Amino acid sequence: MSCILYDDSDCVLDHWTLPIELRRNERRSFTRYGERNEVESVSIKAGCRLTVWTEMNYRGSQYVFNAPYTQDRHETLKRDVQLAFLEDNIESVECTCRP
Ligand SMILES: [Ca+2]
Ligand SMILES: [Ca+2]
Repeated sequence: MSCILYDDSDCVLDHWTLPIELRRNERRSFTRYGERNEVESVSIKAGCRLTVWTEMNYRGSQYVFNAPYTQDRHETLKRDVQLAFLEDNIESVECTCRP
């Protein structure tokens, strides 16, 4: 999988039984109550980009995570002052990767 979302810090799960996994060029707007506003950490494969929105249907505030070419990127949202507004606030996501 190219982008993986977790409902707790440090890329582990809290209530979810599985992380939300996106293939390259896959986008998803969360419709289920238990998916919306629950993401707390993310993993992005090397060379991929994860775009997140704070509202369903790719609306609201947007943030773009770029992983470098050479290594995967892991982020816990609350640990970065610039990302903290995203914690338990993401409702739609898109994963793209360089060819
Ligand atoms: Ca959560
Ligand atoms: Ca939200």
